[in-house]
Amino acid sequence: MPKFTDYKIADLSLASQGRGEIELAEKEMPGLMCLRSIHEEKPLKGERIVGCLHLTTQTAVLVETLISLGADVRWASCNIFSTHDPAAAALVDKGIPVYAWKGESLKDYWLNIYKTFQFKLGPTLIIDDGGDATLMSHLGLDYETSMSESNSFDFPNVDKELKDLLGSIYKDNPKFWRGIFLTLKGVSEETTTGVHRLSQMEKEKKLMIPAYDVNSSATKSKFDNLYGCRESLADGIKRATNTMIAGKVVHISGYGDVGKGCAQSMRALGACVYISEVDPICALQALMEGYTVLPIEDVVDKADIFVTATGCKDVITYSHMELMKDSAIVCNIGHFDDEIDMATLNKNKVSVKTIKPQVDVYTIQYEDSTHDIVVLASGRLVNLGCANGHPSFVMSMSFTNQVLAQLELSKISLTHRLSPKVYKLNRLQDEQAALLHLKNKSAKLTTLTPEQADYLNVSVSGPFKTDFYRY
Ligand code: NAD
Ligand code: RBV
Repeated sequence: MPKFTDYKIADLSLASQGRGEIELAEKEMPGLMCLRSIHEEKPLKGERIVGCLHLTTQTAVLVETLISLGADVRWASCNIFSTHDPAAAALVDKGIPVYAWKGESLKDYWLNIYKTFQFKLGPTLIIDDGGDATLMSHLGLDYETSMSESNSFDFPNVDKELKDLLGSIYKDNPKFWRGIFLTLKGVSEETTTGVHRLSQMEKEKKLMIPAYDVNSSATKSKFDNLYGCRESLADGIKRATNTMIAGKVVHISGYGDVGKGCAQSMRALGACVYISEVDPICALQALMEGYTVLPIEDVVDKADIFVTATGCKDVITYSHMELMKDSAIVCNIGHFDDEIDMATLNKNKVSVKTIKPQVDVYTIQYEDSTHDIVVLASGRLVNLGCANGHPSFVMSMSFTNQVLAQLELSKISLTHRLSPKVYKLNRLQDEQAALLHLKNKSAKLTTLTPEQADYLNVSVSGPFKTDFYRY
């Protein structure tokens, strides 16, 4: 047999550690393990899946679940710092094509995503987190079309590394992306920011394939975004700085699902928590929980730790950093790194010292004196950059929804088309994902009597809520 060379990772010798960690994670991922056992008929046979989602131990369990359901997969990470190198090695050791390592350059980041599209027969499905694989394929197609018609292309605001790569792919094969869209049937998207991007594409009539919004399942966003961040934010800050949270003033921008989890976690550890919000409903929710709601400007000189959790941009500006206390810790847990103005910080700094990977101390000047700002993971998701992301159990809930979405998309064929819109899983699927995670827990459901079900106008076996219920 020829030697397996279809991969690029940090260190294959980490495979046995990675395998051990995957085996531990499997015990905490009942949803995924159950899907493996109930689908012995290989419903994903024939599917060729492009994966662009943090290559962590939990994702490795997802990858092996997709394979056990019959799919072929190729995988890259959706962030330059989030790969867990032992998990990547364990997958490669099993002959799975993985292109990901912790600390990739942006050039390699885009090249790795491109590699995942390279199935001999073309990909059929994408699993995306944040929308970069979707962006690359759609932009690639636009680029090819425009270049072939007018030999010019007006790029939107994207990384220079992506622009350069699309240029060189076009030189090698001017029909590469057209070929991809001949076989591509759909995408399922993991996170809030990725779903925003898909909805925007749908609105502008630029979406070429049907897309499943996995984030909207209650068993995803009401658990992963909330309880996942409740555990992994503190993990990231502590592994990076070992700082004591108790007694600190923590400012959190954004009180959506992620912000709520972050705030609970910081308060539980003894911090005094301030929240900023633009949405009056979320601001009122924060107030009802006893947090102080103020714009960042009002507390910028008081907080010890700043966390952005908005999915918005320019939330912490350089002018904010100028007014911060000496050695304030600044980090982001939202999907992209544009919540903190790293570009101006890098331009205006007096100096920067890297304490260890993903922990940088910037010295900046304000008026006549200098002070330090401790920046974690270069402004990228702190829980995945400075720690290993969410725990397995909550990722099992998210990834159960991913598998359910892939199973829906795999039903698409010439006879069963879906228009290129954003779809959601239904309430019953959501409740089933929850059920799989209640097994072996100290919980026993109450069963409605037929009369009670009739009275509530629901079925005894669910769904118990309408699609509009908010949880
Ligand atoms: P959300 O929409 O529920 O919450 C975001 C909140 O931020 C909203 O309430 C919004 O009103 C508020 N906001 C927007 N701009 C603001 C600003 N300039 N100042 C103050 N508040 C502002 O979204 P979410 O599900 O909480 O996700 C937030 C981000 O975190 C997204 O980028 C998402 O993709 C990402 N995410 C990360 C992880 C992780 O593991 N790191 C997990 C889940 C989601
Ligand atoms: N996330 N993945 C992990 N351990 O694999 N942790 C967090 C993990 C995902 C989470 O689902 C969120 O929506 C996304 O990362 C943001 O990029």
